[in-house]
Amino acid sequence: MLAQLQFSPEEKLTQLPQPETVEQAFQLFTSEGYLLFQEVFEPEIIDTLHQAFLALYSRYCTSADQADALLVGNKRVMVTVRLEPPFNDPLLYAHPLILPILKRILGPELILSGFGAVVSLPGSADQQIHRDLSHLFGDDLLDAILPCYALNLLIPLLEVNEENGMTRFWPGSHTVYDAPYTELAKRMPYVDPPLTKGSCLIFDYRIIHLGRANRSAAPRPLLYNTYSRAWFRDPVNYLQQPPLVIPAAEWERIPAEYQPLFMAAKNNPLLGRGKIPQVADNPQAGLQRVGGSEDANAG
Ligand SMILES: O=C(O)CCC(=O)C(=O)O
Repeated sequence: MLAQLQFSPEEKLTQLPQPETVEQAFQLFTSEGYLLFQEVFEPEIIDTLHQAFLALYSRYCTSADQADALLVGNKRVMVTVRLEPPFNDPLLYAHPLILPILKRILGPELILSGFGAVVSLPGSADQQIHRDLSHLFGDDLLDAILPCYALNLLIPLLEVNEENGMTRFWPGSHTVYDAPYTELAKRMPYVDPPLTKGSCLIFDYRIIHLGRANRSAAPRPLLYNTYSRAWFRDPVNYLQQPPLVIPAAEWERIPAEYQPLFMAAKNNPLLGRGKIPQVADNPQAGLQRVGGSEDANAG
């Protein structure tokens, strides 16, 4: 059974989740490590974003070989999406139905620490099993009881199905560290949640997962927002590109109430403007997210 939540008609009308819904979402997410939200965005909004993405990021939709994007598998890239129209929209980074749930999971001082897209190209293979980042302290017992420190919100820009490849998750694996990924994956059941246009999904940075092969003729872009506790900085996924790019003129479009979400980008002159140290200057450059050893920090 999928871990999923459907907001009530009243919640959708008021765009405000009831406290018990927030609590239910928190409990489900905490035990399963992922949670699907049905019918959050109007399909027309998703269509507009999809068209804009195909136009503005066309080169990433035709080749995965890009100097400024992270290769996260065969014919699959992770691209930073500039926070500018039509993507500079609070509905995308601070959705009123989702934000209270994110705050319950990550605390009220959470930040948006990354904003981008994962594109799987036609013909891409299954990704390697991986965690986006694993043990914070390298201690099985300690790490297994820690609460979520970062998560991704996936917003598919089209329906995601068997043909273009769902993301596969191993529920509960975010707190299990006693075996290599492939061994864990063999002994735990997995889910392949199909995503309708307008739905979205959150998953814990630590859950083991993989993006499945794209057997369709079209690229399959998923927008992703990374939310984290305010102190967290991702040491492995942004060696190639900055996690967030906010053009100078776009800051004032961010409503005052959401500015704290961007605190890390605002306070760090190297973030938010598309400048980060080159891979060779980065002390973490040896860590591999994809293609490293099975038990490396990330897959
Ligand atoms: O492409 C996908 O379905 C998911 C990609 C992903 O989760 C990742 O690269 O970490």
